[in-house]
Amino acid sequence: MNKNKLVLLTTFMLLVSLALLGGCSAVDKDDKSITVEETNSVDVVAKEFSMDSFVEMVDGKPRPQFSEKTITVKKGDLVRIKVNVTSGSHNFNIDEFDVHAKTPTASETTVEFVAAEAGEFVYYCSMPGHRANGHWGTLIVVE
Ligand SMILES: [Cu+2]
Repeated sequence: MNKNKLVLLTTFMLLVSLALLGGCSAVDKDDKSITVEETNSVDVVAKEFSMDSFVEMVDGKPRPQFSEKTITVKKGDLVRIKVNVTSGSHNFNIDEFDVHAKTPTASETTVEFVAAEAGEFVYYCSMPGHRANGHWGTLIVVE
């Protein structure tokens, strides 16, 4: 009786080990496809905007500005702004979201952040005199 039990137990253990070994390699393969699926599902869709950053002569004075004066998003949105500098030397800042980007002339710079707080915020260029002369806009984050 005892011997039979031992044989059964040994056989059982062997089968379990084989199943585990077989299972492990199958799990490994599955892991790869699961990772890909997770990457896809985690891909948050960003709210995307694009604007020009430039200098325009108004009444004989240079007026630096952004082509978009207002951007509205929802709280929690991943926001992506493409800033295309077509003339002058500028940068792009939103202090509250710790956005401080260099935006080289004649190129497009992509800025990304999560609008974690609701409210009205200013995006602006910090080059001397630019913000005071109009190089800013309003980011509205609604609840
Ligand atoms: Cu500027």
